[in-house]
Amino acid sequence: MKEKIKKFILDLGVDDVGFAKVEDYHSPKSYPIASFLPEARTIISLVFQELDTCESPSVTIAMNGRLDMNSFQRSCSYQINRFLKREFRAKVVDMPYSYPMELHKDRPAIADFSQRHAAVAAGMGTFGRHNLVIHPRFGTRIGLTALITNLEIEPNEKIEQDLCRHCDLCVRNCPAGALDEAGKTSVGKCIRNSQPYGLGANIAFWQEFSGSSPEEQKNMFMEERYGRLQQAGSMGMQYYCFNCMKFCPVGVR
Ligand code: B12
Ligand code: SF4
Ligand code: SF4
Repeated sequence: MKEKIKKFILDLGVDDVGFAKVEDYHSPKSYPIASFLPEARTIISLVFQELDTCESPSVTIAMNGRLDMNSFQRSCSYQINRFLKREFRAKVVDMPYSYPMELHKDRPAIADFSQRHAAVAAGMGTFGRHNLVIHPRFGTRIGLTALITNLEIEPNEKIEQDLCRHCDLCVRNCPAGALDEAGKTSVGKCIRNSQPYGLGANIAFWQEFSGSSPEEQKNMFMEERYGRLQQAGSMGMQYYCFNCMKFCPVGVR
């Protein structure tokens, strides 16, 4: 069964796939896997190569490459889910790449399910100095997603080798200083730099708007800031920094 599933997934164009027993997923801050699928037995972790578009000096173009990958990744998840149901009568749920994301008052910017811990459990890589997962072949330039199923599928071996070269290029090229403390990403510092038109910026705009005169308000609608906020609101999150991915030398050819 494992080989048949793996073949189907790789034939779709997914770059790599790994399997983990639900008991081997250890993400202390996440929710129990049973809260997504009570009869869950296996996590299927999917790896997609981030396009070299992420190197573009234009962050808009870099983001466009991310959106391309996301469209493909969503289509693959949907097809794999249907295949498992059709072939094995499996119960399957697809876990979000990033969004939609639950917004709990007591845990800001923390997802209910950790794609990174799932990938590590499924033998798809190890954590690097930048707190991202490094894949043995593709390095840091990967996007991760996962499906959870009630099927029992033989798990992959975990990678024991440290894939990080400890060159600190990620730390030195982080414009926000968000990686200065080893083992911790400063979420506030990263978010302000990598998502300058996210929820915080939206709130700030409307607070300023409500305290402004009608003339000032008219001018605020003409600002670039308003256009970018609208774009993020309608298209989904827009990232303005890819540095910790693009400067990591592992797997880059
Ligand atoms: C919210 C979020 C963010 C937030 C906050 C992240 C956070 N809380 O740390 C912000 C905006 C800061 C962010 C930034 C980025 N993100 Co982000 N993010 C997410 C998202 C949606 C949820 C993360 C989360 O809350 N997980 C739940 C918590 C419990 O688990 P965790 O974050 O995996 O674990 C943290 C701790 O538990 C701890 N930890 C626990 N065990 C261990 C063990 C070791 C050895 C280490 C070092 C750390 C560690 O470190 C982890 C990082 O803080 C995930 C997708 C997902 N659902 O997993 C993407 C995701 C993690 N992001 C990703 C990326 C690429 C980015 C950015 C490069 C932005 C961009 N341009 O895309 C930056 C990189 C920042 C960095 N170097 O850490 C990718 C990572 C791919 C990879 N190669 O690993 C993911 C997996 C999206 C995806 N589906 O591919 N992100
Ligand atoms: S995405 Fe940019 S700001 Fe955030 S940690 Fe990576 S390099 Fe730093
Ligand atoms: S840039 Fe260097 S230190 Fe940072 S994760 Fe990659 S190999 Fe490790």
